[in-house]
Amino acid sequence: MTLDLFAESDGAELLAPGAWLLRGFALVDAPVLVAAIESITAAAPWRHMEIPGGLRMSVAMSNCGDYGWVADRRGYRYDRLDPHSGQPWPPLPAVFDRLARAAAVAAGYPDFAPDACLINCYRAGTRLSLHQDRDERDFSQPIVSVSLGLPAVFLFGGNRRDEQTARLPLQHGDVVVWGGPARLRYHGVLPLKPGRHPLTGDCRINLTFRRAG
Ligand code: MD3
Ligand code: FE
Repeated sequence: MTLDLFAESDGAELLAPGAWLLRGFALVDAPVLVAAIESITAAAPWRHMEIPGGLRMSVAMSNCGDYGWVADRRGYRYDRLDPHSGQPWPPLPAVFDRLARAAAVAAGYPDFAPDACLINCYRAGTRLSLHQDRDERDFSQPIVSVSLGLPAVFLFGGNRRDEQTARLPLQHGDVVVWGGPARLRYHGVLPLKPGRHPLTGDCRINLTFRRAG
């Protein structure tokens, strides 16, 4: 099943109450975003985090901003320091902050103030299993996600794991804002298909902007 888009305003498509799809919203900024991601990951390299239970995630991750999302055998949390280097995460580039706030405004969340950006890298076969994002303090703040590079199919579920999921294809430059009643919905990403993109090569990069602290 593909998501039925049931409302539209100003180029924003309402996916579900609280969740807005802004097709191509990041297209113009994409080259600058990808260049910034290269310098962030030079300082805070991509890593496959270990999760409780001992498995390693197939998504490679890094972070920028005041807080970064980290996983290890003990659990999941936001931390001001990169556990690899013991140093603070690279700062949120101004272009990231501007884009995230503008997308939140366009989706009706004018007070969004991101302090964390999780950077995910998918290669052929990489997937993200169904989960909720609930390590943040304040669920009244939305999450803004930016898709770059290879396309992916996003899974959008309900407020319980066993509810049916819809499939949403996401392309380079697409931005989705998840807030209000959509904030705690289950979601995931299907295994990435192999391909090449002029800006990102053989990968898909996803930025998720959050208010963590
Ligand atoms: C729906 N990332 O990093 S972004 C994640 O494409 C994550 O890398 C996916 O899920 C990715 O946690 C999906 C879209 C997203 C992010 C947060 C959400 C969808 C969401 C929070 C609530 C509901
Ligand atoms: Fe998530």
